[in-house]
Amino acid sequence: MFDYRIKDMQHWQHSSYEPYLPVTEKSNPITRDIDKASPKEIVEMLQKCDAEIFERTSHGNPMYQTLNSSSVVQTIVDVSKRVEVILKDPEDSLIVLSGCGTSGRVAFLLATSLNRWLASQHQKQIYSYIIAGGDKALLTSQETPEDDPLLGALTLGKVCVGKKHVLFIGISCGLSAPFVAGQLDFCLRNLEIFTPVLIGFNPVDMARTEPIQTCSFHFKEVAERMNEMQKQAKGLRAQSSSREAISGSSRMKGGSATKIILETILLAGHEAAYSKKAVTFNGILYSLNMFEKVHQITYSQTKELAALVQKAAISLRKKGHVYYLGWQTLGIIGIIDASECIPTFGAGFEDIRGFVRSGFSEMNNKEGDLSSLGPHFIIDHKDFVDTILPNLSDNDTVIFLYSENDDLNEVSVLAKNVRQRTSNLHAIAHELKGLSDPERMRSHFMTVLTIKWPSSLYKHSPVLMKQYWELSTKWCLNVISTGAHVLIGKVYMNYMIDLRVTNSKLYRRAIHILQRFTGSTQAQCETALLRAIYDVEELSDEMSSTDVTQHTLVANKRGSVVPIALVMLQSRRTIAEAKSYLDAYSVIRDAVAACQRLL
Ligand code: F1P
Repeated sequence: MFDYRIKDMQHWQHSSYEPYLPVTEKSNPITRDIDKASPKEIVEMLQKCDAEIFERTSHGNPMYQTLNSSSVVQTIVDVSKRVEVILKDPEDSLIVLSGCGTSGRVAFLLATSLNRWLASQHQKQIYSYIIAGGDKALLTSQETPEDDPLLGALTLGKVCVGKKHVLFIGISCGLSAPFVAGQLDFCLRNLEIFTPVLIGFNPVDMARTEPIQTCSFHFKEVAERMNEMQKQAKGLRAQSSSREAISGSSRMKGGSATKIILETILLAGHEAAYSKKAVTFNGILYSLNMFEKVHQITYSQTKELAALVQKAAISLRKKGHVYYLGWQTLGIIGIIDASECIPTFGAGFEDIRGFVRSGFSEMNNKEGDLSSLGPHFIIDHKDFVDTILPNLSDNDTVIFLYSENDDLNEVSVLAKNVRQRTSNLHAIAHELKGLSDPERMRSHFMTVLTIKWPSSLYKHSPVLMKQYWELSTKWCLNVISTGAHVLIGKVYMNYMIDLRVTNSKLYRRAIHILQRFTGSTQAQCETALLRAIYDVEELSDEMSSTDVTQHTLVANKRGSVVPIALVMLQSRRTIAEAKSYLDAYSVIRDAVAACQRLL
């Protein structure tokens, strides 16, 4: 009853296509040659991949259900009704959204936005978010705590102290994060308080089965228990599936689909509780269709998006930077997109950075101002003006993110300041009614990607409008940062070859990528990876016998371990030689080709 799966392209349904991989780890045929594509082709490929979120046909495979399928829509209806019940009787109740990495960031965005809205309506704030690794993980990648189920359960327990009814929505795109598995297990053992919901993008039979340290269960076992419970209608599980444009990069489709599903659920619950608009099947279907329109409107500007991809790539190639300067939550979307480039592409922290007006006051995160933690946590426009602006040059690309609801005088003043340092200044601007003096705004920027929104889309709801603009900005920035890294050679075919190997999922993904490209055995690939991690030609017994957690802790401090292992495996060269090839070629594919030629 509560089972849904978004299906992907026809190809992956063939059992022969990467049969050993869960859907979220499979490579997407649309982007197979993305590393050889032009900026415009890259945008078109990403547009198609994102359009798959809304595909309607399951290509005759009953295993996979599309976002618009009746069982998926019915699941959303059921969860929305739970939200309505909690909103109508908020005493001793809580809605907790939880996840790791991007999933936790989406949870944070929604929980804080909706709490703000509830406060503005003088209602009790009933949302809470959990992200593995705490608030630090909102801005930086903290993937080690993702492996800790006990920490997940403990954190959930603390958040819910004294509550009598908790709707827990755990998000793990790959049905893989032990942190979330621990929380679901905790809910399942306390069903008198918790109603657990799981959002993920694999069928349950593809959920992760790797044993979890210190636990008697793995993710699949917990997901199956959720299935069982579902039959008794005691809990809810949402599930769908989707292959990413860059294999495994669930920050993209996974993150967007999570945002769409959660917003649909939560906003339907709000409308029912406060506007007496009952949650209905057709109402949910209508909301999902509106998100599809958001996709169409955003991607109708292929040429402009491609130009921004090109600009960002030129900056990165010249060792310049890309800066997103955003207002309100659009600024937060920018910070999130920038921070995800480090673990995904092996990017440097300075390469792409985001800033938001009013910094942590705008973030409104639980742990408050984190700026004392170091440069990764410097996020206010003021900090940009003080620390970055003085050294800004034409090699840097600056992109403003704002809407007509922001203080446009303030936008103009900052734009003028930036213009004194670089003309390479662009904007992504959301307009509803239209600006009173569009030419004046336009004159500040080299290019403005104006996204015009028809008022029919909002049903007069400012909350909905904000969510659409956020999603649209997410799509634009995902395209820009992914496209730029593809163009500078940080992606091999459609694999994130230079990923950081910071938890067990990423460790397994790294080994798979090495197998995929070298044809070597799993054992050979693991040995090469470990040699790169420990930076040695010969592994000691201690290194070989220690556990994956220890490997990932060491890998966290090293750069480019997968490319190094790849070159070593391909060319049978030493670590030192592999490193010098990689230093000589910025494009990983070229480095591998060059050392193969010497064989
Ligand atoms: C969580 C996550 C991703 C991140 C990376 C590591 O994945 O942190 O957000 O991009 O892949 O894992 P999931 O639990 O949502 O599948």
